[in-house]
Amino acid sequence: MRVALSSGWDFLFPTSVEPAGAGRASFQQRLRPLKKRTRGPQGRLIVVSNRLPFAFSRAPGGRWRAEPASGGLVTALLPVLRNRGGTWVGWPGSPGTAKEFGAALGAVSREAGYKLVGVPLDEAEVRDFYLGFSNEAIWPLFHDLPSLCNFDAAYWRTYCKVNQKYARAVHARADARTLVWVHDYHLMNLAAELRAAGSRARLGFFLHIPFPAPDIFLKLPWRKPLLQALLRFDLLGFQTARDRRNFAACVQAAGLEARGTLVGDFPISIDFNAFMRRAAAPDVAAKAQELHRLLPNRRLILGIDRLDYTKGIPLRLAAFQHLLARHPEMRGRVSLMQVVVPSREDIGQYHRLRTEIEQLVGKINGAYARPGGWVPVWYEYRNLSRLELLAYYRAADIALVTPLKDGMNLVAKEYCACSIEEDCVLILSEFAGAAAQLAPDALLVNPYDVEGVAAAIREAYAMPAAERAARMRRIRRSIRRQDVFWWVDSYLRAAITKDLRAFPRAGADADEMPELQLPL
Ligand code: GDG
Repeated sequence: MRVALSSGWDFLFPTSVEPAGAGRASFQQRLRPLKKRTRGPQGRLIVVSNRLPFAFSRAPGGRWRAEPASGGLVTALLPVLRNRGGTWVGWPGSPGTAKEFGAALGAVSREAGYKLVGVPLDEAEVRDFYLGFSNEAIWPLFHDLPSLCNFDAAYWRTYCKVNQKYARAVHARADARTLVWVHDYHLMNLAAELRAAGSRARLGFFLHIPFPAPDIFLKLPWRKPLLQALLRFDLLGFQTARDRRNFAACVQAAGLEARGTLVGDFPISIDFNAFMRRAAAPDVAAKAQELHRLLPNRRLILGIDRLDYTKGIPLRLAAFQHLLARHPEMRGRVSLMQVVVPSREDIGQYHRLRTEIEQLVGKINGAYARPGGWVPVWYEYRNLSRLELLAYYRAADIALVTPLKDGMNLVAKEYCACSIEEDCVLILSEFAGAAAQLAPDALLVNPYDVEGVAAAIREAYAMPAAERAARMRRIRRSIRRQDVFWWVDSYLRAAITKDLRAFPRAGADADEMPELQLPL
């Protein structure tokens, strides 16, 4: 177990942390490995997210069924939650009352080794808070797509009300020694609500999606109360330095003062070793070989995305079409395996996007497929099982990860972790958070540049084996070093430490006190 909150900290701490609203040059601090172990308070940890890490639904006969969420975040937080007698607060995933969920939550908590607390939401709240404000206003705005935003005032009112509801559930369980770690854009008002209720807990927030530049953010009708609410957290974590700087610029542009809030960038990652191990298993290898048998004598290019307009799927298809049209010699030599995972189907834009994607796939296949022969796009609209997902990663010679904007993009990291032969190429959008880390060795593209993406596919196709191996080896080393356990360690250390020596200046000795007094 790599997370040892109760015994102090001795892991790398390489993010940068600075007071919110600070000028970049004056406050930027690269954090170095700690030489001394610093002791954190022995308080409890409460994790809060929109959903609990189990989805509850009614089984036939009326009993509750709980599906555990898989994923690196849950895996990495588990040891910490179990060590600390921790609690996870969130929506159980189905409409229902607290009383209805009570027994099911208790049973799952005993099994999980930490406490699950449900925040029940009724159908109108799910509609206006989750589908409405979170996913029709904040999601497009924060991904630089303001024209897709629906700034309905009723949505905002419900967002405030529901954040208050989460705050009540947290406040009842948090004392001054508790660290409350809030996740994502659904709960940006939580610290303000907790402080209004008199909470003295330590409050941290991590934003999984990008934070936009002022030109975009200031379009939000509720920009000021939202920033003010964010500034009530003790620590604000972003995926990249760009997001952190955008936030600081918005605070300044809104004429607000940031007192007492630290901001830092903490690039999220994956459980690298688990992916690598699992990808090497015989059942995954067999499934990957089966894909090559079904699509023989060609290089496989993979796109896997949730159905979302931020993922850039239509432009990716346009780039593939351009490649086939302009470079006839590529026909028959490559196939694009495009998997689209169903998501947010209740929102009209997502519905229309699916139709657009399927029309484009039909157009490309209609133009180039031949009976009994090569099909350019192998398209699937479904959820892959874990085994299938790993097999697709392993089978693909090239990954095409081209979001228009993405907080991080874990698919890119998972693909590289599964490339155990180290002979694959990652083509990555420069607008994915992952680009900041993987830039030198992934082929970076502008997803709006259709010809540029087509050229990158040709470059990946023609790349000599030695270069492919050297690039992939470096990418994998970097992801292995900064995995999801490193991410949890980094964030929690920043949230907990009271010791200014934990924040040395760039180039300074780790024991030296920094020049600036951070408002801890
Ligand atoms: C948000 C931010 C940020 C995908 N298809 C299947 C499947 N997946 C899993 C992948 C991966 C996850 O879903 C997708 O993660 P991403 O990071 O790519 O994207 P978002 O869901 O948009 O996540 C993002 C992330 O939060 C973390 O901070 O990186 O920027 O938008 O783990 O493996 N899993 C299975 N079947 C599939 O078909 N089982």
